[in-house]
Amino acid sequence: MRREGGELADGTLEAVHEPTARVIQQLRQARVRLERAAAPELRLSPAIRALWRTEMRLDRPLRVAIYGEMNAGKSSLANLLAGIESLPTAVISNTRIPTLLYHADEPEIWMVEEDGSKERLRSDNIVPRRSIFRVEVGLPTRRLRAMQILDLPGLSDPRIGGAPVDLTAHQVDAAIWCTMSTQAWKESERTAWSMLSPRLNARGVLVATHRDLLAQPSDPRKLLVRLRAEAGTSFTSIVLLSTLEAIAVMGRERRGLAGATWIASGAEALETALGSLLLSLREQRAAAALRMTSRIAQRALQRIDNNRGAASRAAL
Ligand SMILES: Nc1nc2c(ncn2[C@@H]2O[C@H](COP(=O)(O)OP(=O)(O)OP(=O)(O)O)[C@@H](O)[C@H]2O)c(=O)[nH]1
Ligand SMILES: [Mg+2]
Repeated sequence: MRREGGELADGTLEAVHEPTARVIQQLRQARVRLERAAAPELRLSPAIRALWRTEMRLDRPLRVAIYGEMNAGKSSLANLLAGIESLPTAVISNTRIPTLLYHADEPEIWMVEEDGSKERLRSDNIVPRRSIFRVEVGLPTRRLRAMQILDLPGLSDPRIGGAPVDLTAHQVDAAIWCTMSTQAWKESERTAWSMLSPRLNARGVLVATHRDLLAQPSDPRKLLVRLRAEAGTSFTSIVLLSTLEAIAVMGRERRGLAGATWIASGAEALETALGSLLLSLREQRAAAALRMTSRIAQRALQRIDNNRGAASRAAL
């Protein structure tokens, strides 16, 4: 079945996470009740704001960064995950600026500067020459509602001086490291991955792209065995992928030849691996929101109790 934006409908990547939706609903109800009930003397607005912030954090799509060395196939993978054949902008070929793909009702492009200011880019605009922190591309693609994709410049790209991008500044929840199947998981990549934040090290998928360029039929298996031995403990999953083969059948029904190509390309395995990582992140996030909510509620109740105590002392 073809859906909006051309991507296929099933799969956990775009499914609504019901427990998260329930927690958001409960938070919203609690916040609205507090807002209605809060007399100014109770000074509950910090609790209301904290509930609202927790709600917002929970409602935000997860953000997956795609990282790796130059030409490893990062932008092609970003397109595959977003369910688009190619981006409506040339900014993307030879990525020089981190590019965030997110959901928008109409296609739009924004330039975000280092100071956080944003400027909408229209077809008659010239790309500004100031230092740009990020390009943000909004697309009406259903899948991007649940997952945003950050396509990064290639590491050790001489044009950016090889300086690694600060992923913390981009508020990334998970990362995919792209490595070329034909020369996979080099020493330089091991070093770069180990230097990422420890938090992301436990939230990463290793994707060996260009799988179709492996010469012998036995090569994919051998590569997978080697990668599991060398990188198995650094990633939650390892997948071999031919991105171009997957993109070629991306919008088609997963039956017959197209279905077989989808599976053989490694795209199905990638979606399963990424889907289960994102699911566990959503569960962690919902559990953290509940813990936070109970702390907020305790503080608010304490405040109400203190206020009652003060009021009854004043009445004596
Ligand atoms: N055969 C084959 N070619 C691929 C695959 N993935 C990407 N390519 C090609 O490899 C080249 C580089 O792909 P990109 O997706 O632009 O790579 P990138 O990592 O974003 O490159 P930079 O942004 O310059 O670092 C392009 O010509 C792609 O068409 C793949 O799985 N198989
Ligand atoms: Mg690129």
